[in-house]
Amino acid sequence: MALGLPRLMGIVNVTPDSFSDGGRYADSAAAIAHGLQLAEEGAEILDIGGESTRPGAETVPVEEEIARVLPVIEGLAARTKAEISIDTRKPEVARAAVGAGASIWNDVTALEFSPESLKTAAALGCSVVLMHAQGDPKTMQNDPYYDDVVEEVFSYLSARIRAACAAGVPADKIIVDPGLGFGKKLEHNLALLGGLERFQALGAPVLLGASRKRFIAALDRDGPAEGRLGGSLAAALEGWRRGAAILRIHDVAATRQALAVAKAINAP
Ligand code: HH2
Repeated sequence: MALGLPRLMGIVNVTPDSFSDGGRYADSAAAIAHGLQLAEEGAEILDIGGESTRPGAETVPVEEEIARVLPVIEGLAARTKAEISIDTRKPEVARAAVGAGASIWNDVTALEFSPESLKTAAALGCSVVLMHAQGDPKTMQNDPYYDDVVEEVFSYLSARIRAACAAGVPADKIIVDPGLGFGKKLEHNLALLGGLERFQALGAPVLLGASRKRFIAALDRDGPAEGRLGGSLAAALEGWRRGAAILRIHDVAATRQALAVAKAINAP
């Protein structure tokens, strides 16, 4: 089977350490520099996030989230050809981001967070990532349960595609994501990764976000997220072999190299 290489989506988190103007500028400048570096390494998409969705994370007010991401989007849009994606649940943030140059709304709530989300996505005319999550970030890892995780996530994404299309989002602007780590135990993450081919039947490109996630540490020695490169590369390659069209990753250069080698070995 000849597989094309997936598009690489590099993760740019806007550090929320300082709320002072000086700190804000330093955070933005560092995030822009990081995004440019990832684009140089081969990221065709840069995913900008101003609110952590890690298990247990607190929510960030709209104004604060916009203030974090906007200077970074403006700075990157002016300096790189990479597509810009905004990782947010909030329609107000998505609107501001698209106004500043983003062309993809990456929503971990599949346009369910606000009653305004569906119509905002349709009005913006951008691409949208519809991701599956069980529960919200504060509580999602408490005790997630599924009878058949692949089929339940499949049905959910199928229903969200229908809802988005009914609201006026063009079908060819929709990307789907099974949402590894969002209300999933180890066994659920592995079933979704191993069964990723199933999602091809949704008729939309599949995005996979496995990079540095906790399930990697659960399969090997525990340790900080930065020490999960090996597992992230293994998951990226397995995801690619099962049809992932976009990989959301922290380590762009290493992933690009791993894919180049795997592709060469698999070439007919
Ligand atoms: N994972 C995170 C955030 N956004 N978006 C999509 N579409 N798919 C994902 O798997 C996904 C996502 C995880 O967020 P967080 O834990 O805050 O860390 P990081 O952004 O560094 O991955």
